[in-house]
Amino acid sequence: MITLYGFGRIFPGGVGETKDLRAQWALEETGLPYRVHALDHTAGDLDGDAYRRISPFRQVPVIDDDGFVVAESAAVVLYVAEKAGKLIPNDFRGRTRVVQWCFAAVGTVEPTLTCRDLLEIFDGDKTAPKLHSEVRKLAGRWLGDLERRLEAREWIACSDFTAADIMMSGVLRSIRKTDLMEPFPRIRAYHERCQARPAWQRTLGLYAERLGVRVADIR
Ligand SMILES: N[C@@H](CCC(=O)N[C@@H](CS)C(=O)NCC(=O)O)C(=O)O
Repeated sequence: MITLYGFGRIFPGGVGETKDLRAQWALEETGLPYRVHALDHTAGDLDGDAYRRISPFRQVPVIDDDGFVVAESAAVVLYVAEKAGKLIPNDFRGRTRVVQWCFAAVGTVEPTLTCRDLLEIFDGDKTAPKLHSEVRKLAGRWLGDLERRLEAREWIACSDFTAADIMMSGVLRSIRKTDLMEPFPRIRAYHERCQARPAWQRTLGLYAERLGVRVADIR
């Protein structure tokens, strides 16, 4: 059985924003049996010897499938998809397309959005205005290209919902409360389509229960 290492407790600003959501969403989509090992970040659970052995960067998420350990949210989501034979096409080219868009999510879009988050947190009073505007411009570039990709498409990689949609909408989640998506109606509709999935709704509910918060507070 798969064990998902996710958060049970984390500093308040992080609640609802963590990447174990992506892993649990994939598990909920596929219906594979799993259990959650809840870690207390505030108590230093991620820095203990046991967790160091399974998580290369002492981060969440990690899964342990009967001794086979996978870290990195994109790799976890792809592993779950491959294991279940769901969320990914059977053919080699279709699978490569899904991998391509998982990489696009974590390798192209996410670094810029993370940079934006860091600037908001650590330079809220904009002592580096040029950096803020360049990062915003770059985010707008990736989002503009995603908007183009979503022209006449329901899902990002294939005609069906795949692992790549979990990753892309997981990455877009970090800007859901900002104005960055505003100029992009297809991205907004896409993100809403992803979030309307029953498996995502279950994931949010389970996560909220685990962290002792209301779903309404982490939507
Ligand atoms: N590239 C990793 C990043 C994972 C990550 O950023 N995890 C955060 C939670 S969202 C974490 O564990 N933070 C705790 C820490 O770094 O101490 C992935 O996609 O899985």
